[in-house]
Amino acid sequence: MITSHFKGVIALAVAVVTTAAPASSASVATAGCGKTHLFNGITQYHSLTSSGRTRKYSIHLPGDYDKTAPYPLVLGFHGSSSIGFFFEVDTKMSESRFSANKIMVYPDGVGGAWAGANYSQVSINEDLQFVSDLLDEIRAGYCIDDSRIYATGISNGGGFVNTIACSSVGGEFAAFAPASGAYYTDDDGVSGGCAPARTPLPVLEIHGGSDASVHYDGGEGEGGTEPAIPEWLEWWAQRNGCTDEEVEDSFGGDVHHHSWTCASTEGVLQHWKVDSMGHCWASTEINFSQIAAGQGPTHIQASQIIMDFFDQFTKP
Ligand SMILES: *[C@@H]1O[C@H](CO)[C@@H](O)[C@H](O)[C@H]1NC(C)=O
Ligand SMILES: CC(=O)N[C@H]1CO[C@H](CO)[C@@H](O)[C@@H]1O
Repeated sequence: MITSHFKGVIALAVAVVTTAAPASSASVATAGCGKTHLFNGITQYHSLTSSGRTRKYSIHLPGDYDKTAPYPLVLGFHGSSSIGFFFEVDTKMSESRFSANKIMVYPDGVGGAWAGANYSQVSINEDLQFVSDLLDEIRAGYCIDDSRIYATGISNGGGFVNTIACSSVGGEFAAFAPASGAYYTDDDGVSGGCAPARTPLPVLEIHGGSDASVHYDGGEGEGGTEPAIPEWLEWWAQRNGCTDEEVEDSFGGDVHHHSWTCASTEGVLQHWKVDSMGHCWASTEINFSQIAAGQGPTHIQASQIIMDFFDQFTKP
């Protein structure tokens, strides 16, 4: 039963890959190309000064990092009361099975949080400026393909990924993938809290139907009012000029994959809903966020789905 549903998901994933725009256009190398780094494959901790504040982040280069090859860059934003280290461990995204050909960066929020929630310690402008300063530092220090910069995150961090997508800084990115996101800054209609730098802007969201922290149907959350996920997706469909939505159910009807065709490209907007899943990082392996949400592994592997999604999109 599960096997046949699983095959359906694989077939769908292959279909999406072959019909979406290929990410094969020429890469855009940054100034950091040619600089040597030690301890590749081991996460390293750094800080920079942004808006007069010391901000921390970690970076993970592929074990076989080639200083002359421009790499895609993925920023990963942790949830509230957390730090980048826990997001890295929970998602396992630094493991080569997920990010063999990518540079991973995990920034830390101020006071364990990102801007946008009513408990955040810094303004939205300050955190957006930090993202911009962080990108400048990474481009200058490492060999990045400037047309392939991506952002993912969970919960408060997923909400901040959407805040980036809705701002001018979002124009620096090729695609966004928030998970279990608390979209406090985007709960007021198509243009109420969101002004994307360009359209279409590729977005993939993953959310548990049984999320007890950031409810699928929206409402009052821990840090403010949250939109219902279907409503928020509809706003993105309109922003992205999407014309067609396809839904594929799998795993006995527990998993629902929505994929929209936007500006003639399939899969520009995507959504995975897992009915039985709570507030955690979707993974077929047990992990901390699942234990915290009082559940075990689920049917889908968010880290793989997100990397496959990123691989389809290049910044025009
Ligand atoms: C934050 O917003 C939530 C939801 O509206 C509310 O229950 C809570 O009291 C607010 N907290 C603060 C510190 O304003
Ligand atoms: C609680 C738990 O099972 N955590 C696991 C999360 O994933 C890492 C990496 O695979 C494991 O080392 C942890 O044991």
